[in-house]
Amino acid sequence: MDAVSTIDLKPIATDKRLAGLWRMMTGYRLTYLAATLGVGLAALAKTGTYLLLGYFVDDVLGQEDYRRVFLVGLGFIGLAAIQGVFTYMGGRLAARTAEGVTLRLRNYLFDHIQRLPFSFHDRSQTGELIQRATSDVDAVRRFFADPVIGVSRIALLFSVNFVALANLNLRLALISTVVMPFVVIMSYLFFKKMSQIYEAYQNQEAVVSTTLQENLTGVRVVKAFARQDHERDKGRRESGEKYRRGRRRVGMHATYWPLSDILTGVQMAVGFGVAGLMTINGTITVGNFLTYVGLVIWLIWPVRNLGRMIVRTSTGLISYDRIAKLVAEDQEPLDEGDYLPDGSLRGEVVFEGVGFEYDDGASVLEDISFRCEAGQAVALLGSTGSGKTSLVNLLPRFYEYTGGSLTLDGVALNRYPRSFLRSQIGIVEQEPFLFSRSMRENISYGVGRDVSDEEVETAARAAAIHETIVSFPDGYDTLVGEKGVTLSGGQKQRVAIARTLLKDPRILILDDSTSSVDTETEGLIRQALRFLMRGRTTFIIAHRIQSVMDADQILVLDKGRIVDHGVHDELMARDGIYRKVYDLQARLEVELEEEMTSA
Ligand code: M5T
Ligand code: MG
Repeated sequence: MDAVSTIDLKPIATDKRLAGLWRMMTGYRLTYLAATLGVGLAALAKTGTYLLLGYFVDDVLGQEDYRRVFLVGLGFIGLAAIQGVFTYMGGRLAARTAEGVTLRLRNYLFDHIQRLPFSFHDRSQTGELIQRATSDVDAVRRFFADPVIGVSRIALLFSVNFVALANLNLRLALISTVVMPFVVIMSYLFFKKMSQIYEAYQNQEAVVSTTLQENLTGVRVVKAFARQDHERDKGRRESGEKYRRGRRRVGMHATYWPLSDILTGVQMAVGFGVAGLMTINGTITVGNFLTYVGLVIWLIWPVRNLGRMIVRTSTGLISYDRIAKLVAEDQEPLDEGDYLPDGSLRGEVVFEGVGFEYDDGASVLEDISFRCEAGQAVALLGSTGSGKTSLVNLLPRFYEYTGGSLTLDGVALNRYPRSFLRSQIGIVEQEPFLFSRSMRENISYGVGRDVSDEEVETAARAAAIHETIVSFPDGYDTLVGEKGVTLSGGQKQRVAIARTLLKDPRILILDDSTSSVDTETEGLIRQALRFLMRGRTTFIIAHRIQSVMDADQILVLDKGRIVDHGVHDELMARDGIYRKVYDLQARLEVELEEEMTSA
């Protein structure tokens, strides 16, 4: 496999179509030219064969000149060889370049999609994105493999054959191309219609793949609610729609072919008739007639092939447009920012009247103000949906705050490059995601340097997951996920904690990271964390008071606002939400204990 050069494809978002396609061909233009020359030469060799045939019949046949017969024979063989060799070469070059261009496009999209901001992913469907990166890219590949070269080939064939025909007899040449304008008009209409139909088809294919993808991801929910029938019907409905649109597509083909066949058939009949008469009354020779027949059939061929080219062009262009639309989405500028500290962060965070809303415009955080000294632990407590996750997501700049001021070590947060912030901030997500890789790879993910097995193990111990990992037959090499072991919610959380600890961030964010572990394990993790939290700013989101009561400050959130703020004792002294939650949890625990001892 050749190494594929990479180029920035971003400009295709704003380029005109042709310019964009031309840009995509960067580095392959010469190869394309060679491929076109190859197929062009092969086509010319075939034209040559018919000319030679005419010469053979008129001037060689019937004269007992065996040397010439032999030479003409050699000529036929030579032309056939040229045709074979150049068809092969042209085909290979065309395929190689089409594959190269698409590989580059696919790589670009893969990279591009994962650099798009959260706000983009919030409003797009995975199935649709997958389709753009696969099926649409494939349509573009077919376009590059065939029509791009085919167009010049047809133009070449047409002009050369026409000149050859005109040379034979101008009137005959004109008669033989009289249907061409009709074919062109018909093809244009077909192209227009086909583009529409294909676009509708492609949109529906995206719906089908989204449906499938969602069903696979949510298969547990589907089963748990016994909704298989409902989902099956939904799937059938969407697939049925795709089938109908697909039929319309095939129907278009089915109309185009016979129409173009009839046109070209009439063309040939008229042409052959006229040529036949001309031969009989001696205007042209028998050799001319044979050459004529060969050339006309050879001239009609590209016309017949036009249908396929039109389909591939219209589908290729529609898919190209869909891809360009995706490319137009702005990537998250990772390295943009005018302030880059020399070393690492200290970790002083100051919120002043910070407000935030998601793209949909509903206010999620309002007037958030607090100050967190470097190395402090801040706990966030609040009912579900109160904005805790949204608040901590502002720190790595997953989203941009929309009001107030937010500073880190005294510098506005949005002056730091995102890549720097993310290298300094470790976040254990509320619903951590693990890759289908080994335990070791999952834990050392994103550290950005080689890590020793000891380091991985230390992190795992701190996250209270080491024992679990070594209990698997393959230990740290055990595969996680679809082809490996399925971890419980709590185990996943702990692997995610280990992963973040190993990263050794200056600011540590634990978003409800111990919600799925039992109280005992939580205690273990808390102990380990207490040691690890030392010296780094930590944000802890938790629902259990026990996990937050030691924090240097506790923020109580409600509906996006801070409704209470202080240390445990202060909050307990006030008769607010905190106290209520504490009492409730304490009572529950006592009841639980009583129940267990009485049982
Ligand atoms: C706060 C909305 C959500 C809720 C509010 C993550 C996210 C949230 N929201 C969006 O509109 N888009 C999003 O991508 O924001 O949500 P939160 O910050 O996730 O709340 P929380 O972390 O305090 O809740 P919980 O359940 O994790 O304790 O209205 O609809
Ligand atoms: Mg949350």
